[in-house]
Amino acid sequence: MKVGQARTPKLTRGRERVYMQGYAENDTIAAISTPLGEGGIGIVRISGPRALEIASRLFRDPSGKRHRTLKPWGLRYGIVVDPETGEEIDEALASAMPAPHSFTREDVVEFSCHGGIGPLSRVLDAVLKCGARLAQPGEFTRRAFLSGRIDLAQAEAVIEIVRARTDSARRLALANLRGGLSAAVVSIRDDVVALLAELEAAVDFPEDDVGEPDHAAITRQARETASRLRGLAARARCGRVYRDGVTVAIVGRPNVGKSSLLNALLGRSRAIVTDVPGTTRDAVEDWTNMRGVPVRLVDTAGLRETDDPVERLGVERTRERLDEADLAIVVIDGSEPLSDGDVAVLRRASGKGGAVALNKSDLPPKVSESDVVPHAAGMPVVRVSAKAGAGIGSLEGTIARLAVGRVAGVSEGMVMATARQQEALERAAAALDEAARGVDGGAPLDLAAIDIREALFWLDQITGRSASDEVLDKIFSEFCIGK
Ligand SMILES: Nc1nc2c(ncn2[C@@H]2O[C@H](COP(=O)(O)OP(=O)(O)OP(=O)(O)O)[C@@H](O)[C@H]2O)c(=O)[nH]1
Ligand SMILES: [Mg+2]
Repeated sequence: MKVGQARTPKLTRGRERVYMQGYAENDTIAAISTPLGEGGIGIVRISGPRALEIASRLFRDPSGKRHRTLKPWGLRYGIVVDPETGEEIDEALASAMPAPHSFTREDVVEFSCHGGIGPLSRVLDAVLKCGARLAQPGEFTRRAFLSGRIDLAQAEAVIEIVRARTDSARRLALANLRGGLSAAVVSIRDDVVALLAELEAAVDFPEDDVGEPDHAAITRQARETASRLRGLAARARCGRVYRDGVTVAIVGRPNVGKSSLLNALLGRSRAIVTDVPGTTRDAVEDWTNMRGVPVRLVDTAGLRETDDPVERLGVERTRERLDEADLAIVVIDGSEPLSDGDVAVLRRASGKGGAVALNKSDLPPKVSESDVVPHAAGMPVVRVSAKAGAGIGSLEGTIARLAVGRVAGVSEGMVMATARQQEALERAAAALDEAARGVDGGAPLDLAAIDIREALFWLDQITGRSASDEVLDKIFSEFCIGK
């Protein structure tokens, strides 16, 4: 390939933008794209019109003597040298992806070196010495967005995939990277555009022989579209549980087996367990995966009236952690008769919702489900033995179901949305409702058109057509450097 023949597309999308305050869009950028630590391989990525030229200057054949040409869409093995001293830095595989068939749609070269901060930082230095600039966080993905290769929802999906805590979260994020959320939004947007066209025709050509605008039909269409949007928002709320997870506080009287249950749910010995009541003083927490839902479990100090000042602080903290949690697991020792203390805990947790774990089922039972149900405010009761591991799977299933069901009544056709996307969906639906209300109430059609344009604006925030530079800055600043 001839060097310096980059066909770099203009980095604008929809309308003219400032690229990034203080940076030029035609800079060639570079960064270490793999985590900074020891690994088998580490990658230095270069993107921009000078990527191929810069890479060629640094890359020698395995003997270290001759310049090595890069092979488009292929790998070349060679050695990276310091451009000023000729010193050999590391052996590497170089891959060249000429524009526009690359992630950024620019010329891209990646050096796969040995994965350590030593070789990687020297290779990056060499690239910078040749005229590349250090990439800002998320700048490669930002270029992929600005060149039109992906839209904003897809760009956000990139970070969601990186951060996915469970396999379900990964699957939902991948669906968005493949355009899932964008396609749903674009299909609704088409209807909104059609509605706007109809309204504008009626406003602009009132005497036309198209006849009187059908107010009832316009109202109906606006309501139908708003309702489709709300359906999408509900499915997205559901998907958010898989992304953000839920916090579940494990509460109960001392010694009922809360820490044992935490350990059983985590599958490892995380918290101290003894037969002394009041063992746990400070909250102990950790993440686990319950049927694909990321769950942060918080083991707490046993709830009881006490004179011990240290334990009292622990109890105080338990109350705070219960208030902050999304759900509770109330643990009851089923081998002892139900006590006032148990009832007090059930009452405290009833506003929160969750499940009751009737623990120590390996011992002769002194409490039945029917003893608990009148105090449980609708919380399901699951018999478990934290010690023997019985009923743990069933408790996990119950918590996962509650976590997903709590936020939305649907689980079919889930999509994942960030808080920003969720808000945009809801605002678009509200604007359409407002338009419907206006037309229905006999308000002038041009007022309804303003509401419908607002709905369009919010939909375009999701795909990025109308996202401001500030919004882009905020989104991409959450990425790491090199992504
Ligand atoms: N037989 C039986 N014993 C259990 C079970 N779960 C816990 N225990 C025992 O109950 C005692 C208390 O267990 P913990 O897990 O420390 O109880 P806790 O609720 O965390 O206690 P505090 O931290 O003091 O509030 C220990 O001796 C455990 O071995 C169970 O399912 N069966
Ligand atoms: Mg404990």
